Amino acid sequence: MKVYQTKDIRNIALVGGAKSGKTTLAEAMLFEGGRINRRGTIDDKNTVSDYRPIELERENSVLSTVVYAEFNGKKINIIDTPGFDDFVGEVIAALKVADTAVVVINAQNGVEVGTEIAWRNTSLSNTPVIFAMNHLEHENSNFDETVRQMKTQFGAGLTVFQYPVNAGVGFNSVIDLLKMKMYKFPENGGAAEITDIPDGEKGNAEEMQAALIEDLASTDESLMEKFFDAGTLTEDEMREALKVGLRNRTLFPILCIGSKHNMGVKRLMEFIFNNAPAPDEMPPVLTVKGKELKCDPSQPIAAFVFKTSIEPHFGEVSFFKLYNGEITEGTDLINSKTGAKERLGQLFAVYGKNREKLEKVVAGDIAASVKLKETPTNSTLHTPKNSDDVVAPIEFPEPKFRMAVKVQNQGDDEKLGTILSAMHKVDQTLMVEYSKELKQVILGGQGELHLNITKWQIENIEKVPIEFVPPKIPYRETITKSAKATYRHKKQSGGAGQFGEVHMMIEPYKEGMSWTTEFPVRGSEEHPLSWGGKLVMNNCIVGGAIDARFMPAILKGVMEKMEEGPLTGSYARDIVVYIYDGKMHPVDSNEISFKLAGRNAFREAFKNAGPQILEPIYDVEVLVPEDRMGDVMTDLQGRRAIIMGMGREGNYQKITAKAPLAEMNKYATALSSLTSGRAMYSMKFAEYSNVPADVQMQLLKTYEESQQEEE
Ligand SMILES: Nc1nc2c(ncn2[C@@H]2O[C@H](COP(=O)(O)OP(=O)(O)OP(=O)(O)O)[C@@H](O)[C@H]2O)c(=O)[nH]1
Ligand SMILES: [Mg+2]
Repeated sequence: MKVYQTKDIRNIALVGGAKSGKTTLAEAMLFEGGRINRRGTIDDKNTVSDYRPIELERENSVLSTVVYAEFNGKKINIIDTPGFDDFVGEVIAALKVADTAVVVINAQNGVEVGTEIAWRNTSLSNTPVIFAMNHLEHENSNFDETVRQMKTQFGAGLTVFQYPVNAGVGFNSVIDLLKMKMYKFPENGGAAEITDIPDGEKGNAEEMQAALIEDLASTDESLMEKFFDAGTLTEDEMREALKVGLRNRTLFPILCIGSKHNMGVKRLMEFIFNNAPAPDEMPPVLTVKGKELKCDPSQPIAAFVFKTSIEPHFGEVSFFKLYNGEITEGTDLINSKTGAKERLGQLFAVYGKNREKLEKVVAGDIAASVKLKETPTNSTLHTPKNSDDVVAPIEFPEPKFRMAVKVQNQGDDEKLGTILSAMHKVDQTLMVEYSKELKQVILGGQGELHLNITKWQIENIEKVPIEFVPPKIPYRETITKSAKATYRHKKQSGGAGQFGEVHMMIEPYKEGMSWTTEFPVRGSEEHPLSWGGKLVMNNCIVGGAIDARFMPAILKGVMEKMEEGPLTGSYARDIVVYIYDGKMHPVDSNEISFKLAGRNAFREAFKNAGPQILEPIYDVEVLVPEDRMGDVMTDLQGRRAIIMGMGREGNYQKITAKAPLAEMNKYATALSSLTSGRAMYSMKFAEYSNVPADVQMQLLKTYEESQQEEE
């Protein structure tokens, strides 16, 4: 395949609401670019982009697909992303490497939740946007109303570059305000007949073009002056203003397409090549150390892996964008994460599950390599000369929805582990955690749909039947006051006996505290706990009441109870233990005796020290349309959340709150039904805090019952 230079490459992401027609548009672009000679459809389940079994089953995209097409000697890399919000990680990754986003809109539905989310993500990634109005041949399509909604939601920079002459059934013509021509498409799409604007449409077109020119002029002050002087702009001035406005995100053109019937797709591609930024016209990408990578082929190689896919026929595929340099087949590079050497044995241009070999990739291009040893998504591959050129990673959203997963057939555990780790490689928003503490495998995802789709794949593709159960909550136990206990372990059964007696006081641990003056502390050991918090062991033994060699055994006994707390078997934390007295037997005392005495003294003292269960609290952030604010607040309060703040953010109200994890199970689903899917939220672990008394009672009761069942 031909080698494409930076200026001849365009990288676009197709984003937008679910079912707006992105995959169908990608198919039409592949057709127009000569990559395929017949357009597949979603109904016939034969598009290039939706090819995975789960996508064919559901008839929507689940993972992003990278494809490319050639057009007038240039190359367009297209990343078709899924529209459902549960797959937003794919959109974020695509926007990291795309230089332009095409936001596809269904003109029947107007601005949808998915459109808003796509828009918001393009703002966060600072990606130029072209809007493509689709589904124009529907009876209920409404171009003007949709444009009005878009301008209200997304701002004044949105500008109509094309409008449909006859939207609705029989739609086949658009007026192009840049060319001032009418494009009339044949019934089955394809090459348009380009004619003068009919007389009846001229007045309207001129009025619309005047508005367009004014919008273009207002992207730049000097242009605005020229516009006031001359009353218009020259064609060159218009083009330049369009390019600059797109790149700076001050101008967002609206074009018309009919992706199902391949109308306007060629013109959209032409528009992209003429006006959208080439990779080196975008602001430089920053490395983690703040250095700028300017998409320069003469610089040392910096290739950023933004996507990993596992294909039945050729294994693991790593998709990368080349931010600097040129790569030829067989190049040895270094992985920024591990320092390991990777050989890019083969390079490919990919379209869905098909691929074509490449000899060389030039800065700015997107390509793939296969069978890399250990280069997961978010790695940068570089040369020994430029180890600092590490691209800042894609920030995937934290999981919002958790389920514990159980295999139905004993013995499938290991298999499930392998499957899940492969799925995580491909989808970085699918988190897998083997919780030793909860004795559960916890799956975290972006929503119920996300996890249900994961389940479908495990069961139908991998043939491992599984079950979802509610995830347990990682509670903690601690104490609120000091207490003492004495325990004597004594066993006399024939031969050698066992004897150990421990006198212990415990009190709550706080950072920077000073020890009690009740006993002189002769030695203090601080043990940070892997599950958070601390245990301090203070040795206050005087006169050799307990030999120093038994101290580690006492610690071991205490630690056993810290690992399986006396209240509910959860981890205990933040406790100071004073061993202030005890007794030994000249013959019968040994380590096991002191371990048992230590453990039981600790358990007794704990019960009298105002024991308290702690629960994980999360910082929750919800973006909600104003009219649903009240419902969302009421619901949050019902979940024992504490509202920390409220404020406007764009078209949303932002609520920040602290909420217990125990109450947030299935929140994604509840919020979606409260707001008809119009809200967004994220949550992150914040701290542990006391559970209320009634919740503690309930937890104790449940634990007791579960213990009895086990007995
Ligand atoms: N009538 C009509 N149908 C369309 C048009 N574009 C797409 N469709 C249909 O709309 C449905 C959804 O199209 P897709 O291309 O899968 O939409 P998508 O945006 O990729 O969907 P997700 O990947 O799920 O977000 C399919 O049945 C398409 O055939 C259009 O312009 N007109
Ligand atoms: Mg799709």
